[in-house]
Amino acid sequence: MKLTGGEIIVKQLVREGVPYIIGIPGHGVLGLFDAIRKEEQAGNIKYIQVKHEQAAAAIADGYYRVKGEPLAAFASIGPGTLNLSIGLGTAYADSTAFLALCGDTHVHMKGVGVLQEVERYQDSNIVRSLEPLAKRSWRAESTQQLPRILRRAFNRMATGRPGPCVVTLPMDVQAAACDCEPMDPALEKAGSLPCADKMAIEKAVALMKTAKRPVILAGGGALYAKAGEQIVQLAEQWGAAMVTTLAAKGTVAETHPQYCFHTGSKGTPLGLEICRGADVVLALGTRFADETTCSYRKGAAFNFPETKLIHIDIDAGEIGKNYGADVGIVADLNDSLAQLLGASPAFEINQEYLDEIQALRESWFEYLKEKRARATDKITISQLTGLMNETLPEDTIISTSSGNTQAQLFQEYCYPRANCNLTTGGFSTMGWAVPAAMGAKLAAPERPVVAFLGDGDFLMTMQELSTMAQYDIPVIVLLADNSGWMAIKDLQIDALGTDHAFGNDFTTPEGLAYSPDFAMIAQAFGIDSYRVSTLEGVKAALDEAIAGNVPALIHVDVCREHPDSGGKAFGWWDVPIPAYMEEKRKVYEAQIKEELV
Ligand SMILES: Cc1ncc(C[n+]2csc(CCOP(=O)(O)OP(=O)(O)O)c2C)c(N)n1
Ligand SMILES: [Mg+2]
Repeated sequence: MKLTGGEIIVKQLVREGVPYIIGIPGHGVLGLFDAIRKEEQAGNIKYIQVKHEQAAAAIADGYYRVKGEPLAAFASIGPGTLNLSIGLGTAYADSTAFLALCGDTHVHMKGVGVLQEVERYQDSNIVRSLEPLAKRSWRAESTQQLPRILRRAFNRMATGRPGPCVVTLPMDVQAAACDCEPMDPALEKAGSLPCADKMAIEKAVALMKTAKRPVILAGGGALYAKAGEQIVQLAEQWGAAMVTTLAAKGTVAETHPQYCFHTGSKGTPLGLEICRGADVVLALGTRFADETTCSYRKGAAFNFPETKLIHIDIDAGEIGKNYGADVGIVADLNDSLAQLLGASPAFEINQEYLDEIQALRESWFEYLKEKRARATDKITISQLTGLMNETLPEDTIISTSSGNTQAQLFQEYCYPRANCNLTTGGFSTMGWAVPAAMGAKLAAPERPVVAFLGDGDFLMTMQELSTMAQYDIPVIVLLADNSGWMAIKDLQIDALGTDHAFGNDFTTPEGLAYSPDFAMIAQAFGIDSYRVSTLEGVKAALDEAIAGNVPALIHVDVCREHPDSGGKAFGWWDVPIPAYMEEKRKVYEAQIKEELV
Protein backbone atom coordinates (compact mmCIF):
# COMPACT_ATOMS: atom_id res chain seq x y z
CA MET A 1 0.00 0.00 0.00
CA LYS A 2 1.38 3.46 -0.94
CA LEU A 3 1.20 5.92 1.94
CA THR A 4 2.70 9.33 2.65
CA GLY A 5 4.80 9.82 5.78
CA GLY A 6 1.90 11.66 7.39
CA GLU A 7 -0.47 8.81 6.57
CA ILE A 8 1.95 6.18 7.87
CA ILE A 9 2.12 7.99 11.20
CA VAL A 10 -1.56 8.64 11.73
CA LYS A 11 -2.61 5.18 10.54
CA GLN A 12 -0.10 3.70 12.99
CA LEU A 13 -1.61 5.80 15.81
CA VAL A 14 -5.03 4.45 14.89
CA ARG A 15 -3.74 0.87 14.88
CA GLU A 16 -2.18 1.45 18.29
CA GLY A 17 -5.60 2.55 19.57
CA VAL A 18 -4.55 6.16 20.24
CA PRO A 19 -7.85 8.07 20.53
CA TYR A 20 -6.50 11.65 20.62
CA ILE A 21 -3.75 13.60 18.93
CA ILE A 22 -3.09 16.99 20.49
CA GLY A 23 -1.12 19.95 19.23
CA ILE A 24 -0.79 23.11 17.17
CA PRO A 25 -0.18 22.99 13.42
CA GLY A 26 2.28 25.06 11.41
CA HIS A 27 4.03 24.88 8.05
CA GLY A 28 6.43 22.40 9.62
CA VAL A 29 3.76 19.72 10.09
CA LEU A 30 1.41 20.40 7.20
CA GLY A 31 1.83 16.90 5.75
CA LEU A 32 1.17 15.27 9.10
CA PHE A 33 -1.76 17.58 9.82
CA ASP A 34 -3.47 16.75 6.54
CA ALA A 35 -3.21 13.08 7.36
CA ILE A 36 -4.77 13.81 10.76
CA ARG A 37 -7.63 15.53 8.91
CA LYS A 38 -8.22 12.42 6.80
CA GLU A 39 -8.28 10.04 9.75
CA GLU A 40 -10.43 12.35 11.87
CA GLN A 41 -12.93 12.70 9.03
CA ALA A 42 -12.98 8.89 8.78
CA GLY A 43 -13.85 8.82 12.50
CA ASN A 44 -10.63 7.05 13.52
CA ILE A 45 -8.92 9.62 15.75
CA LYS A 46 -9.81 12.94 17.35
CA TYR A 47 -7.69 16.06 17.06
CA ILE A 48 -7.60 18.41 20.08
CA GLN A 49 -6.47 22.00 19.65
CA VAL A 50 -4.47 23.49 22.48
CA LYS A 51 -3.18 27.04 22.66
CA HIS A 52 0.38 26.25 23.78
CA GLU A 53 2.27 23.06 22.95
CA GLN A 54 3.31 22.62 26.59
CA ALA A 55 -0.36 21.91 27.31
CA ALA A 56 -0.52 19.27 24.58
CA ALA A 57 2.23 17.37 26.34
CA ALA A 58 0.64 17.81 29.77
CA ILE A 59 -2.76 16.58 28.55
CA ALA A 60 -1.09 13.49 27.11
CA ASP A 61 0.88 13.05 30.33
CA GLY A 62 -2.21 13.33 32.55
CA TYR A 63 -4.03 10.85 30.35
CA TYR A 64 -1.20 8.33 30.57
CA ARG A 65 -0.99 8.63 34.35
CA VAL A 66 -4.65 7.69 34.68
CA LYS A 67 -5.08 5.21 31.85
CA GLY A 68 -1.60 3.83 31.25
CA GLU A 69 -1.93 4.32 27.48
CA PRO A 70 0.12 6.83 25.47
CA LEU A 71 -1.40 9.62 23.39
CA ALA A 72 0.36 11.61 20.68
CA ALA A 73 1.24 15.29 20.89
CA PHE A 74 2.59 17.23 17.94
CA ALA A 75 4.26 20.55 17.31
CA SER A 76 5.56 22.46 14.36
CA ILE A 77 9.23 23.05 13.63
CA GLY A 78 11.34 25.27 15.90
CA PRO A 79 9.49 27.20 18.62
CA GLY A 80 6.49 24.85 18.61
CA THR A 81 8.83 21.95 19.27
CA LEU A 82 10.65 23.78 22.04
CA ASN A 83 7.31 24.70 23.66
CA LEU A 84 6.62 20.97 23.81
CA SER A 85 9.97 20.29 25.46
CA ILE A 86 8.82 21.27 28.97
CA GLY A 87 6.16 18.59 28.75
CA LEU A 88 8.77 16.07 27.65
CA GLY A 89 10.98 16.85 30.63
CA THR A 90 8.00 16.57 32.97
CA ALA A 91 6.96 13.18 31.63
CA TYR A 92 10.50 11.84 31.43
CA ALA A 93 11.39 12.83 35.00
CA ASP A 94 8.31 10.97 36.26
CA SER A 95 8.59 8.02 33.82
CA THR A 96 5.31 8.51 32.01
CA ALA A 97 4.83 8.23 28.28
CA PHE A 98 3.55 9.99 25.19
CA LEU A 99 4.69 10.22 21.59
CA ALA A 100 5.98 13.65 20.52
CA LEU A 101 5.84 14.29 16.77
CA CYS A 102 7.76 17.40 15.75
CA GLY A 103 8.09 19.15 12.43
CA ASP A 104 11.62 19.49 11.06
CA THR A 105 13.59 20.92 8.13
CA HIS A 106 13.24 19.11 4.77
CA VAL A 107 16.12 16.66 4.32
CA HIS A 108 17.23 18.40 1.08
CA MET A 109 17.01 21.88 2.68
CA LYS A 110 18.99 21.13 5.82
CA GLY A 111 21.40 23.91 6.58
CA VAL A 112 20.08 26.63 4.26
CA GLY A 113 18.26 28.34 7.11
CA VAL A 114 14.62 27.58 6.28
CA LEU A 115 12.00 29.36 8.36
CA GLN A 116 12.33 28.21 12.00
CA GLU A 117 15.49 26.16 11.40
CA VAL A 118 18.49 27.08 13.52
CA GLU A 119 21.52 26.11 11.43
CA ARG A 120 24.36 28.21 12.80
CA TYR A 121 26.03 25.66 15.06
CA GLN A 122 24.68 22.49 13.46
CA ASP A 123 22.27 22.01 10.59
CA SER A 124 18.72 21.49 11.82
CA ASN A 125 19.56 19.54 14.91
CA ILE A 126 16.65 20.45 17.17
CA VAL A 127 16.31 16.81 18.14
CA ARG A 128 19.57 17.18 20.00
CA SER A 129 18.02 19.75 22.34
CA LEU A 130 15.34 17.21 23.22
CA GLU A 131 17.68 14.28 23.81
CA PRO A 132 18.01 14.65 27.60
CA LEU A 133 14.24 14.95 27.86
CA ALA A 134 13.14 11.80 26.07
CA LYS A 135 13.63 8.10 26.57
CA ARG A 136 14.57 7.89 22.90
CA SER A 137 14.50 10.32 19.99
CA TRP A 138 14.76 9.95 16.21
CA ARG A 139 14.93 12.20 13.19
CA ALA A 140 13.30 10.29 10.30
CA GLU A 141 15.49 10.93 7.28
CA SER A 142 13.17 9.18 4.82
CA THR A 143 9.56 8.07 4.61
CA GLN A 144 10.72 4.46 4.36
CA GLN A 145 12.21 4.63 7.84
CA LEU A 146 8.97 5.69 9.49
CA PRO A 147 7.24 2.34 10.11
CA ARG A 148 10.27 0.96 11.92
CA ILE A 149 10.85 4.16 13.90
CA LEU A 150 7.21 4.21 14.99
CA ARG A 151 7.26 0.57 16.04
CA ARG A 152 10.41 1.18 18.04
CA ALA A 153 8.92 4.32 19.60
CA PHE A 154 5.75 2.54 20.74
CA ASN A 155 7.81 -0.34 22.03
CA ARG A 156 10.23 1.90 23.92
CA MET A 157 7.60 4.20 25.43
CA ALA A 158 5.60 1.62 27.24
CA THR A 159 7.95 -1.25 28.02
CA GLY A 160 10.15 -1.48 31.07
CA ARG A 161 10.46 1.96 32.60
CA PRO A 162 8.11 4.14 30.55
CA GLY A 163 9.16 7.46 29.08
CA PRO A 164 8.17 9.80 26.26
CA CYS A 165 9.67 9.35 22.80
CA VAL A 166 10.31 11.96 20.13
CA VAL A 167 10.20 11.63 16.36
CA THR A 168 11.15 14.70 14.37
CA LEU A 169 9.67 14.75 10.91
CA PRO A 170 11.32 16.59 8.05
CA MET A 171 8.58 18.26 6.02
CA ASP A 172 9.42 16.32 2.84
CA VAL A 173 9.31 13.02 4.75
CA GLN A 174 5.74 13.79 5.84
CA ALA A 175 4.64 14.47 2.26
CA ALA A 176 6.49 11.82 0.23
CA ALA A 177 4.95 8.38 -0.25
CA CYS A 178 6.40 4.91 -0.13
CA ASP A 179 5.19 1.32 -0.14
CA CYS A 180 4.38 0.29 3.37
CA GLU A 181 2.94 -2.84 4.93
CA PRO A 182 1.58 -2.10 8.42
CA MET A 183 2.58 -4.39 11.25
CA ASP A 184 0.21 -5.65 13.92
CA PRO A 185 1.06 -3.61 17.07
CA ALA A 186 0.81 -6.78 19.15
CA LEU A 187 3.88 -8.13 17.33
CA GLU A 188 6.13 -5.20 18.15
CA LYS A 189 6.03 -5.44 21.95
CA ALA A 190 6.94 -8.10 24.44
CA GLY A 191 3.88 -9.36 26.28
CA SER A 192 5.71 -9.82 29.56
CA LEU A 193 8.07 -8.09 31.95
CA PRO A 194 11.23 -9.41 33.61
CA CYS A 195 10.45 -11.57 36.64
CA ALA A 196 12.41 -11.40 39.86
CA ASP A 197 15.22 -13.88 40.36
CA LYS A 198 14.14 -16.51 42.92
CA MET A 199 17.49 -16.47 44.72
CA ALA A 200 17.28 -12.72 45.18
CA ILE A 201 13.75 -13.07 46.53
CA GLU A 202 14.99 -15.64 49.05
CA LYS A 203 17.75 -13.25 50.12
CA ALA A 204 15.22 -10.46 50.48
CA VAL A 205 12.91 -12.61 52.59
CA ALA A 206 15.81 -13.68 54.83
CA LEU A 207 16.59 -10.00 55.44
CA MET A 208 12.94 -9.15 55.95
CA LYS A 209 12.76 -11.81 58.67
CA THR A 210 15.37 -9.93 60.71
CA ALA A 211 13.36 -6.72 60.81
CA LYS A 212 11.82 -5.28 63.93
CA ARG A 213 11.07 -1.91 62.34
CA PRO A 214 10.35 -2.62 58.68
CA VAL A 215 9.38 0.02 56.13
CA ILE A 216 7.99 -0.38 52.63
CA LEU A 217 8.92 2.72 50.67
CA ALA A 218 6.86 3.11 47.49
CA GLY A 219 8.15 5.31 44.67
CA GLY A 220 6.56 6.48 41.44
CA GLY A 221 7.23 3.08 39.87
CA ALA A 222 4.89 1.49 42.42
CA LEU A 223 2.14 4.01 41.66
CA TYR A 224 2.29 3.40 37.91
CA ALA A 225 2.52 -0.36 38.38
CA LYS A 226 -0.70 -0.05 40.45
CA ALA A 227 1.01 -2.19 43.05
CA GLY A 228 -0.98 -0.74 45.96
CA GLU A 229 -3.03 -3.81 46.84
CA GLN A 230 -0.02 -6.09 47.03
CA ILE A 231 1.92 -3.49 49.01
CA VAL A 232 -0.85 -3.33 51.62
CA GLN A 233 -1.00 -7.12 51.78
CA LEU A 234 2.74 -7.39 52.29
CA ALA A 235 2.77 -4.57 54.86
CA GLU A 236 0.10 -6.36 56.86
CA GLN A 237 1.86 -9.71 56.60
CA TRP A 238 5.24 -8.21 57.53
CA GLY A 239 4.00 -5.68 60.09
CA ALA A 240 5.64 -2.90 58.08
CA ALA A 241 5.09 0.83 57.88
CA MET A 242 4.17 2.12 54.43
CA VAL A 243 5.76 5.37 53.29
CA THR A 244 5.62 7.00 49.86
CA THR A 245 7.69 9.49 47.91
CA LEU A 246 6.21 12.64 46.37
CA ALA A 247 5.77 10.85 43.06
CA ALA A 248 4.00 7.92 44.70
CA LYS A 249 1.45 9.65 46.93
CA GLY A 250 -1.77 7.69 46.79
CA THR A 251 -0.24 4.35 45.78
CA VAL A 252 -2.23 2.94 48.71
CA ALA A 253 -5.22 4.32 50.61
CA GLU A 254 -3.71 6.77 53.08
CA THR A 255 -6.27 5.96 55.73
CA HIS A 256 -4.57 2.59 56.36
CA PRO A 257 -3.35 2.37 59.99
CA GLN A 258 0.16 1.35 58.88
CA TYR A 259 0.51 4.26 56.48
CA CYS A 260 3.03 6.90 57.57
CA PHE A 261 2.65 9.37 54.69
CA HIS A 262 5.99 10.67 53.42
CA THR A 263 9.63 11.10 53.99
CA GLY A 264 11.86 13.76 52.38
CA SER A 265 12.18 17.51 52.42
CA LYS A 266 8.40 18.02 52.24
CA GLY A 267 7.74 14.89 54.25
CA THR A 268 5.70 14.43 57.38
CA PRO A 269 7.26 14.05 60.84
CA LEU A 270 5.97 10.49 61.13
CA GLY A 271 7.27 9.44 57.70
CA LEU A 272 10.67 10.94 58.47
CA GLU A 273 10.89 9.45 61.93
CA ILE A 274 9.84 5.99 60.81
CA CYS A 275 12.31 5.98 57.89
CA ARG A 276 15.19 7.22 60.04
CA GLY A 277 14.50 4.50 62.58
CA ALA A 278 13.91 1.63 60.14
CA ASP A 279 16.09 -1.47 60.30
CA VAL A 280 15.03 -2.81 56.90
CA VAL A 281 13.64 -0.74 54.03
CA LEU A 282 11.99 -2.44 51.07
CA ALA A 283 12.15 0.25 48.39
CA LEU A 284 9.92 -0.16 45.34
CA GLY A 285 10.38 1.80 42.14
CA THR A 286 12.12 4.85 43.58
CA ARG A 287 15.19 6.85 42.51
CA PHE A 288 15.91 8.05 46.04
CA ALA A 289 15.91 11.56 44.63
CA ASP A 290 16.62 14.40 47.06
CA GLU A 291 12.90 15.12 47.49
CA THR A 292 12.80 11.71 49.14
CA THR A 293 16.11 11.68 50.98
CA CYS A 294 16.38 15.37 52.05
CA SER A 295 20.10 14.95 51.60
CA TYR A 296 22.53 12.01 51.47
CA ARG A 297 23.66 12.82 55.00
CA LYS A 298 23.09 9.92 57.31
CA GLY A 299 20.03 10.46 59.43
CA ALA A 300 18.56 13.21 57.23
CA ALA A 301 15.89 10.83 56.05
CA PHE A 302 17.51 7.39 56.13
CA ASN A 303 20.22 5.62 58.04
CA PHE A 304 21.81 3.48 55.38
CA PRO A 305 24.05 1.48 55.59
CA GLU A 306 23.01 0.60 59.19
CA THR A 307 19.49 0.31 57.85
CA LYS A 308 19.41 -2.57 55.39
CA LEU A 309 18.07 -1.90 51.92
CA ILE A 310 16.17 -4.16 49.55
CA HIS A 311 15.76 -2.16 46.37
CA ILE A 312 13.50 -3.34 43.55
CA ASP A 313 13.28 -1.45 40.29
CA ILE A 314 12.59 -2.20 36.64
CA ASP A 315 15.59 0.00 35.78
CA ALA A 316 18.97 -1.46 36.77
CA GLY A 317 20.43 2.05 36.68
CA GLU A 318 18.57 2.99 39.85
CA ILE A 319 19.97 0.17 41.98
CA GLY A 320 22.98 1.38 43.93
CA LYS A 321 22.83 4.84 42.35
CA ASN A 322 22.22 6.80 45.54
CA TYR A 323 22.37 4.12 48.25
CA GLY A 324 24.04 0.74 48.20
CA ALA A 325 21.49 -2.08 48.10
CA ASP A 326 21.95 -5.12 50.34
CA VAL A 327 19.61 -6.89 47.95
CA GLY A 328 19.07 -5.33 44.53
CA ILE A 329 16.40 -6.78 42.27
CA VAL A 330 15.77 -5.67 38.71
CA ALA A 331 12.24 -6.78 37.92
CA ASP A 332 8.60 -5.94 37.51
CA LEU A 333 7.23 -4.79 40.87
CA ASN A 334 4.00 -6.75 40.68
CA ASP A 335 5.84 -9.98 40.02
CA SER A 336 8.36 -9.22 42.76
CA LEU A 337 5.62 -8.47 45.26
CA ALA A 338 3.71 -11.61 44.30
CA GLN A 339 6.88 -13.64 44.81
CA LEU A 340 7.63 -11.94 48.14
CA LEU A 341 4.09 -12.62 49.30
CA GLY A 342 4.33 -16.23 48.16
CA ALA A 343 7.74 -16.82 49.72
CA SER A 344 7.09 -15.01 52.98
CA PRO A 345 6.92 -17.02 56.15
CA ALA A 346 4.65 -16.01 58.99
CA PHE A 347 6.62 -12.96 60.08
CA GLU A 348 6.80 -12.12 63.72
CA ILE A 349 4.84 -8.89 63.90
CA ASN A 350 6.20 -6.21 66.21
CA GLN A 351 3.00 -4.93 67.80
CA GLU A 352 4.79 -2.22 69.73
CA TYR A 353 6.00 -0.78 66.47
CA LEU A 354 2.51 -0.78 65.01
CA ASP A 355 1.22 0.94 68.15
CA GLU A 356 3.96 3.55 67.78
CA ILE A 357 2.87 4.16 64.18
CA GLN A 358 -0.70 4.55 65.36
CA ALA A 359 0.32 7.14 67.94
CA LEU A 360 2.43 9.02 65.38
CA ARG A 361 -0.48 9.08 62.95
CA GLU A 362 -2.75 10.45 65.63
CA SER A 363 -0.30 13.18 66.60
CA TRP A 364 0.01 14.13 62.91
CA PHE A 365 -3.76 14.51 62.58
CA GLU A 366 -3.76 16.49 65.83
CA TYR A 367 -1.06 18.81 64.42
CA LEU A 368 -3.17 19.40 61.30
CA LYS A 369 -6.24 20.11 63.39
CA GLU A 370 -4.34 22.74 65.37
CA LYS A 371 -2.77 24.23 62.25
CA ARG A 372 -6.18 24.59 60.64
CA ALA A 373 -7.71 26.09 63.77
CA ARG A 374 -5.27 29.03 63.84
CA ALA A 375 -6.85 32.45 63.40
CA THR A 376 -5.75 33.99 60.09
CA ASP A 377 -6.98 36.92 58.05
CA LYS A 378 -7.93 34.69 55.11
CA ILE A 379 -8.47 31.01 54.41
CA THR A 380 -5.21 29.08 54.46
CA ILE A 381 -4.18 26.48 51.90
CA SER A 382 -4.10 24.07 54.82
CA GLN A 383 -7.77 24.75 55.61
CA LEU A 384 -8.59 24.42 51.93
CA THR A 385 -6.86 21.05 51.84
CA GLY A 386 -8.85 19.91 54.88
CA LEU A 387 -12.10 21.07 53.32
CA MET A 388 -11.33 19.26 50.06
CA ASN A 389 -10.62 16.14 52.07
CA GLU A 390 -14.08 16.36 53.68
CA THR A 391 -15.98 17.46 50.58
CA LEU A 392 -14.65 15.72 47.49
CA PRO A 393 -16.01 12.31 46.49
CA GLU A 394 -13.55 9.50 47.23
CA ASP A 395 -12.74 8.81 43.59
CA THR A 396 -11.84 12.44 42.79
CA ILE A 397 -8.55 12.85 40.94
CA ILE A 398 -6.55 15.87 42.12
CA SER A 399 -3.72 17.33 40.07
CA THR A 400 -1.07 19.71 41.39
CA SER A 401 2.06 21.19 39.85
CA SER A 402 4.39 23.30 41.93
CA GLY A 403 4.04 25.77 44.75
CA ASN A 404 2.42 25.68 48.16
CA THR A 405 -0.69 23.89 46.92
CA GLN A 406 1.43 20.96 45.72
CA ALA A 407 3.52 20.80 48.87
CA GLN A 408 0.53 21.06 51.18
CA LEU A 409 -1.71 18.68 49.31
CA PHE A 410 1.19 16.24 49.37
CA GLN A 411 1.82 16.69 53.04
CA GLU A 412 -1.69 17.13 54.39
CA TYR A 413 -4.25 15.43 52.15
CA CYS A 414 -5.26 11.95 53.20
CA TYR A 415 -6.61 9.98 50.24
CA PRO A 416 -9.14 7.37 51.31
CA ARG A 417 -8.67 5.62 47.96
CA ALA A 418 -5.60 4.70 45.95
CA ASN A 419 -4.70 6.11 42.52
CA CYS A 420 -6.26 9.58 42.80
CA ASN A 421 -3.16 11.81 42.94
CA LEU A 422 -1.47 13.39 39.93
CA THR A 423 1.58 15.54 40.39
CA THR A 424 4.71 16.57 38.57
CA GLY A 425 7.04 14.99 41.09
CA GLY A 426 10.48 15.07 39.49
CA PHE A 427 10.30 18.17 37.28
CA SER A 428 7.85 20.15 39.42
CA THR A 429 6.61 22.04 36.40
CA MET A 430 4.43 25.08 36.96
CA GLY A 431 1.60 25.29 34.46
CA TRP A 432 1.06 21.54 34.44
CA ALA A 433 -1.90 21.00 36.80
CA VAL A 434 -4.66 22.38 34.55
CA PRO A 435 -3.80 20.64 31.28
CA ALA A 436 -2.84 17.41 33.11
CA ALA A 437 -6.25 17.46 34.81
CA MET A 438 -7.84 17.75 31.38
CA GLY A 439 -5.94 14.67 30.24
CA ALA A 440 -7.08 12.84 33.37
CA LYS A 441 -10.70 13.77 32.68
CA LEU A 442 -10.42 12.48 29.11
CA ALA A 443 -9.06 9.23 30.55
CA ALA A 444 -11.71 8.92 33.28
CA PRO A 445 -14.78 10.97 32.28
CA GLU A 446 -16.85 9.35 35.05
CA ARG A 447 -14.62 10.67 37.86
CA PRO A 448 -14.48 14.23 39.26
CA VAL A 449 -11.15 15.90 38.47
CA VAL A 450 -9.82 18.92 40.35
CA ALA A 451 -6.75 20.98 39.43
CA PHE A 452 -5.57 22.51 42.71
CA LEU A 453 -3.05 25.26 42.04
CA GLY A 454 -1.71 28.70 42.77
CA ASP A 455 -2.13 31.95 40.89
CA GLY A 456 1.44 31.88 39.56
CA ASP A 457 0.94 28.38 38.21
CA PHE A 458 -2.41 29.24 36.62
CA LEU A 459 -0.96 32.31 34.91
CA MET A 460 1.41 30.02 32.98
CA THR A 461 -1.23 27.97 31.13
CA MET A 462 -4.56 29.64 31.80
CA GLN A 463 -5.17 30.01 28.08
CA GLU A 464 -6.14 26.33 28.14
CA LEU A 465 -9.48 27.32 29.64
CA SER A 466 -10.37 27.84 25.99
CA THR A 467 -9.59 24.18 25.31
CA MET A 468 -11.71 23.16 28.32
CA ALA A 469 -14.60 25.24 27.02
CA GLN A 470 -14.30 24.21 23.39
CA TYR A 471 -14.21 20.49 24.10
CA ASP A 472 -16.38 20.68 27.21
CA ILE A 473 -13.88 18.97 29.50
CA PRO A 474 -15.45 19.30 32.97
CA VAL A 475 -12.40 19.94 35.12
CA ILE A 476 -12.73 21.99 38.32
CA VAL A 477 -9.93 24.52 38.69
CA LEU A 478 -9.52 25.32 42.38
CA LEU A 479 -7.27 28.35 42.41
CA ALA A 480 -5.59 29.42 45.65
CA ASP A 481 -4.74 33.06 44.98
CA ASN A 482 -2.14 34.65 47.22
CA SER A 483 -0.93 37.29 44.74
CA GLY A 484 2.48 35.87 44.22
CA TRP A 485 4.95 33.03 44.16
CA MET A 486 4.53 32.33 47.84
CA ALA A 487 6.37 29.00 47.89
CA ILE A 488 9.53 30.82 46.87
CA LYS A 489 8.97 33.75 49.21
CA ASP A 490 8.42 31.28 52.06
CA LEU A 491 11.63 29.50 51.07
CA GLN A 492 13.55 32.79 51.11
CA ILE A 493 12.25 33.47 54.60
CA ASP A 494 12.85 29.94 55.94
CA ALA A 495 16.29 29.41 54.39
CA LEU A 496 17.74 32.92 54.37
CA GLY A 497 15.67 35.01 56.77
CA THR A 498 12.77 37.47 56.71
CA ASP A 499 14.90 40.31 55.32
CA HIS A 500 15.61 38.24 52.24
CA ALA A 501 11.99 38.04 51.06
CA PHE A 502 12.21 39.69 47.65
CA GLY A 503 10.58 39.75 44.27
CA ASN A 504 7.83 37.19 44.78
CA ASP A 505 4.84 39.38 45.68
CA PHE A 506 2.66 40.57 42.84
CA THR A 507 2.01 44.25 43.59
CA THR A 508 0.41 47.31 42.05
CA PRO A 509 2.49 50.43 41.42
CA GLU A 510 1.24 51.57 44.85
CA GLY A 511 2.62 48.43 46.46
CA LEU A 512 -0.72 46.72 47.11
CA ALA A 513 -1.28 43.03 46.45
CA TYR A 514 -2.14 42.51 42.80
CA SER A 515 -4.28 39.75 41.33
CA PRO A 516 -6.20 39.59 38.12
CA ASP A 517 -9.90 38.82 38.56
CA PHE A 518 -9.57 35.14 37.72
CA ALA A 519 -13.32 34.50 38.02
CA MET A 520 -13.94 37.14 35.37
CA ILE A 521 -11.21 35.65 33.19
CA ALA A 522 -12.88 32.24 33.41
CA GLN A 523 -16.21 33.82 32.49
CA ALA A 524 -14.59 35.46 29.50
CA PHE A 525 -13.47 32.02 28.36
CA GLY A 526 -17.03 30.72 28.81
CA ILE A 527 -16.34 28.77 32.00
CA ASP A 528 -18.59 28.77 35.08
CA SER A 529 -16.82 30.61 37.85
CA TYR A 530 -17.01 31.46 41.53
CA ARG A 531 -15.10 33.97 43.61
CA VAL A 532 -15.15 32.98 47.25
CA SER A 533 -13.36 33.94 50.41
CA THR A 534 -14.94 31.68 53.05
CA LEU A 535 -14.72 27.94 53.59
CA GLU A 536 -18.52 27.69 53.38
CA GLY A 537 -18.34 29.49 50.05
CA VAL A 538 -15.69 27.08 48.76
CA LYS A 539 -17.73 24.08 49.87
CA ALA A 540 -20.89 25.35 48.19
CA ALA A 541 -18.96 26.07 44.97
CA LEU A 542 -17.26 22.65 45.01
CA ASP A 543 -20.56 20.86 45.59
CA GLU A 544 -22.24 22.77 42.79
CA ALA A 545 -19.34 22.31 40.36
CA ILE A 546 -19.19 18.57 41.02
CA ALA A 547 -22.94 18.15 40.69
CA GLY A 548 -22.97 20.24 37.51
CA ASN A 549 -20.12 18.28 35.88
CA VAL A 550 -19.21 21.23 33.68
CA PRO A 551 -15.88 23.09 33.43
CA ALA A 552 -15.59 25.43 36.42
CA LEU A 553 -13.13 27.71 38.14
CA ILE A 554 -13.23 28.57 41.84
CA HIS A 555 -11.11 31.59 42.73
CA VAL A 556 -10.24 31.58 46.44
CA ASP A 557 -8.39 34.42 48.17
CA VAL A 558 -5.93 32.72 50.48
CA CYS A 559 -3.67 33.83 53.26
CA ARG A 560 -0.31 35.26 52.16
CA GLU A 561 1.27 35.76 55.59
CA HIS A 562 4.24 33.56 56.51
CA PRO A 563 4.11 30.96 58.09
CA ASP A 564 0.35 30.45 57.56
CA SER A 565 0.83 30.97 53.82
CA GLY A 566 2.39 27.52 53.47
CA GLY A 567 3.25 24.23 55.08
CA LYS A 568 6.13 23.37 57.31
CA ALA A 569 9.31 21.79 55.97
CA PHE A 570 9.96 18.97 58.43
CA GLY A 571 12.79 17.56 56.38
CA TRP A 572 15.99 19.20 55.21
CA TRP A 573 16.68 20.53 51.73
CA ASP A 574 20.08 21.31 50.26
CA VAL A 575 19.58 25.01 49.58
CA PRO A 576 23.06 26.55 49.22
CA ILE A 577 23.45 29.62 51.40
CA PRO A 578 25.28 32.63 49.83
CA ALA A 579 28.82 32.94 51.20
CA TYR A 580 28.23 36.52 52.42
CA MET A 581 25.81 35.12 55.03
CA GLU A 582 28.71 33.88 57.11
CA GLU A 583 26.96 32.31 60.13
CA LYS A 584 24.31 30.47 58.16
CA ARG A 585 26.89 29.46 55.59
CA LYS A 586 29.03 27.79 58.27
CA VAL A 587 26.10 25.68 59.43
CA TYR A 588 25.27 24.80 55.83
CA GLU A 589 28.87 23.79 55.04
CA ALA A 590 29.01 21.58 58.10
CA GLN A 591 25.85 19.84 56.93
CA ILE A 592 27.00 19.20 53.39
CA LYS A 593 30.36 17.90 54.61
CA GLU A 594 28.48 14.87 55.91
CA GLU A 595 26.96 14.03 52.54
CA LEU A 596 27.47 10.44 51.43
CA VAL A 597 28.81 10.60 47.92
C1 LIG B 1 8.10 26.48 35.14
C2 LIG B 1 8.58 26.77 36.53
N1 LIG B 1 9.16 27.96 36.82
C3 LIG B 1 9.57 28.23 38.07
C4 LIG B 1 9.41 27.33 39.08
C5 LIG B 1 9.89 27.66 40.49
N2 LIG B 1 8.71 27.77 41.39
C6 LIG B 1 8.33 26.76 42.16
S1 LIG B 1 6.99 27.12 43.07
C7 LIG B 1 6.91 28.66 42.46
C8 LIG B 1 5.81 29.61 42.89
C9 LIG B 1 4.44 29.08 42.64
O1 LIG B 1 3.51 30.12 42.77
P1 LIG B 1 1.98 29.83 42.81
O2 LIG B 1 1.59 28.91 41.71
O3 LIG B 1 1.25 31.10 42.88
O4 LIG B 1 1.79 29.00 44.15
P2 LIG B 1 2.03 29.50 45.65
O5 LIG B 1 3.34 28.97 46.08
O6 LIG B 1 1.94 30.98 45.65
O7 LIG B 1 0.91 28.90 46.44
C10 LIG B 1 7.94 28.91 41.55
C11 LIG B 1 8.16 30.19 40.86
C12 LIG B 1 8.83 26.08 38.73
N3 LIG B 1 8.66 25.10 39.62
N4 LIG B 1 8.40 25.84 37.47
MG1 LIG C 1 0.60 32.15 44.52
